[in-house]
Amino acid sequence: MQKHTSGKAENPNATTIAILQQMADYYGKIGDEWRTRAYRKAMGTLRNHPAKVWTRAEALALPQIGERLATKIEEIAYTNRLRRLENAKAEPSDQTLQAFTQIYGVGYAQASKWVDAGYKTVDEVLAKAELTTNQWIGIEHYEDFNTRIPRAEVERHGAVVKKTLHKIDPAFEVIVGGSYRRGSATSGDIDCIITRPNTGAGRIREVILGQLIPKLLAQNFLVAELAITSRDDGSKWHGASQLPPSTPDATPLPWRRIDFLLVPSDELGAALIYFTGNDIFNRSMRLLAGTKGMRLNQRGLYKDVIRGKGREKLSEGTLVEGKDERRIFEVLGVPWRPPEHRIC
Ligand code: DCP
Ligand code: MG
Ligand code: MN
Repeated sequence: MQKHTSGKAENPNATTIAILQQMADYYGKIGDEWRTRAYRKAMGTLRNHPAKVWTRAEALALPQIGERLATKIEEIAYTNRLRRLENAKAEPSDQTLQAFTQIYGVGYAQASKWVDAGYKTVDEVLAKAELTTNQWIGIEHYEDFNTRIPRAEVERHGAVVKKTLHKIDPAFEVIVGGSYRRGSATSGDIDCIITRPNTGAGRIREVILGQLIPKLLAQNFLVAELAITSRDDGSKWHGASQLPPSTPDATPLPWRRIDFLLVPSDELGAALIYFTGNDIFNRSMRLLAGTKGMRLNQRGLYKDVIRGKGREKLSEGTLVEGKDERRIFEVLGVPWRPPEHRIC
């Protein structure tokens, strides 16, 4: 999406960008989304800048770079390193923070509270902190949820969902999205996009929440219900699933994180784009839509969106396309990218 007129190696800010990237990865890992975003924006600016940025003042003069980042850019330019990054890698409290944010459902804020309370390990949190049910499950299955799922196992989980749902109503469709649809050899979780031709959100919700989930719980495939989010951006059910052991006395297989994304037929194309990702690809598609006076979200592509000075939306715009994934690329003027190539 971004035009790269020169190869990466020729970018005068390549070293700076590489180090900022590591810092962004670190903030991503500890769940600090605000800083992750700030780093990404600054990296985007540097990527498009034709000359090496040496000083804090030069950096500050560029868009999307604030004071703290400008100081870091100067440090990297002159020393080829960033002390903050080296500290982050070595600092025990940062490592603890990272360990805590890897608990399902625990974000930066909760993890920081536990660090401030003096807890050093996940076991210590389990023993001493007051936990919600989900946090308890997250810790109980810490290893499970942090272990990547082999592709073949993702397929087997998808097949159980499909088979059970088809017994209820064969017209339903289950598409495994996320990293699996992008062709990854392993996935962090199983993202099941569930839809039905010519069917709205209400009916789909009824069948999935009212029939499918109770059935899958009863057959011990679903082992935990973690959360349901339903805003105007659709319904998403979070839980955990487990395949039966190959023989009755074999070691139980791990619990896996599974998501059911309930998608009305009218929104399938936009939902496929959103839930296939990756997140950075999604962000660049949305940005691109914005530059063309359009808006893309997981429900559809809209045109004639009116924005104010701060780019805030003044009107929702009119729906151009929601159903057809390929058509959304076409309207945006982006050549079709198969899911395997949607990695930014
Ligand atoms: N997504 C997004 N922005 C986010 C989170 C998710 O656009 N902040 C979209 C893109 C993701 C998809 O939802 O591909 C599924 O989210 P996951 O967190 O399950 O991510 P992946 O499936 O891509 O990776 P993983 O293998 O770690 O599950
Ligand atoms: Mg996923
Ligand atoms: Mn997911």
